[in-house]
Amino acid sequence: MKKNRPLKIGIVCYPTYGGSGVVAAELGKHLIKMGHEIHFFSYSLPIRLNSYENKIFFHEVTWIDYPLFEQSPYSLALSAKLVEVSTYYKLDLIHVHYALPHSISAILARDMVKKKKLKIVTTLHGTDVTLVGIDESFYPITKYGIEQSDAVTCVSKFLADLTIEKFFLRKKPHVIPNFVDTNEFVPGKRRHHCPILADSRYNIIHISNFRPIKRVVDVIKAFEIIQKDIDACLLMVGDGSERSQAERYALDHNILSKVHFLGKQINIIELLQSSDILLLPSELESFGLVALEAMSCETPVVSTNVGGLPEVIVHDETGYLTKVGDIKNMAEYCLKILTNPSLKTTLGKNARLRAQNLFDTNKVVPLYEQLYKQILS
Ligand code: GMT
Repeated sequence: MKKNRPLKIGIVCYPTYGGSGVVAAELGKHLIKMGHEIHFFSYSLPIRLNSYENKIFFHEVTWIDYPLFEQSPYSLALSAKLVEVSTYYKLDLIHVHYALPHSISAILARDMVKKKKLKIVTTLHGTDVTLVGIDESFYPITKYGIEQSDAVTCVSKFLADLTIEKFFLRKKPHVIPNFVDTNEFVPGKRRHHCPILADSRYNIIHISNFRPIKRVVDVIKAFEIIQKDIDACLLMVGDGSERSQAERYALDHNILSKVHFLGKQINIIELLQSSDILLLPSELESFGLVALEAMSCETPVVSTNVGGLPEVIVHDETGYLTKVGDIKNMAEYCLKILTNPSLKTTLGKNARLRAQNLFDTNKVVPLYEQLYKQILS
């Protein structure tokens, strides 16, 4: 392979509101700036792939609707689409985000094109190992997907270590952390999106997909304590199964007027810039991409001391980490930040510096490029 020839890369991801889809889209957008050609595959347009860019192609995975297919044959349709596109466009490699079912579909496609040259990179993001992948129903197929990929990457050291342990791997996955465009996620002026922001002195924000693992009710409970001491409002950004329960809690505890459920939002930069703290009380995060995005905007993060979060947030330097479920401690740290402007500034500046030094797009994406070249050579 010529050393610096542009590569034709297929990227498979979930298009929905979630970190792995964001990482995949941002990766593709940056790789075209580096001269490569990118083909995205999913069942709908991935989040953050919201404008036309030269050399980015999107291939929607669809399949014939047939009464026998009571369960979606998405994995097979994806394989078929990968075969078709990799043949027509002569793809060099397929980079799948989230093992299930993507790596299996890609392996099947590689076998079908009978071109061992088509390489597969699998990036493990989190629950594809910690929850879904280790469940008996998916364990063998996840292990197979990991072992048969030409390269496997994990978004944190925590996830890499856990993957080795759970799947008894002989080959160590590469650790390539998530990244943020620190020229895009910048500190900015507070903007008043909703009327309450104009009135309240401080804003706390939570952004997630509101799944049980995010512990969204903990956010409301911590806020309940905070707002007793200071004039603050809470922005709840995202949607998911736990939203109703969180709204119910806020209603029952007479704080719903100060808690704003904004639903899913595409542009979170202004919201982060308008917030004093990001509160992320997750049960587990393999990385916590939104924490990094907040840090890049100089917004300190109060989160939990689990999974890959301590690799992103440094306790007492860029934010604070508490035990899972320790609502009182979370509220105390938030109050400590909000009542001490110079502390808030220091944490915010440290946070941005950490994002710039370790997790900037320009530093991390070349690591993927290097890996692609390594497996293709
Ligand atoms: O694993 C998931 O729950 C899905 C995934 C996603 O698509 O949002 O989230 C994971 O990947 C993100 C991007 O790498 C990480 O920032 C999240 O921490 C991780 N979620 C969990 O580990 C729960």
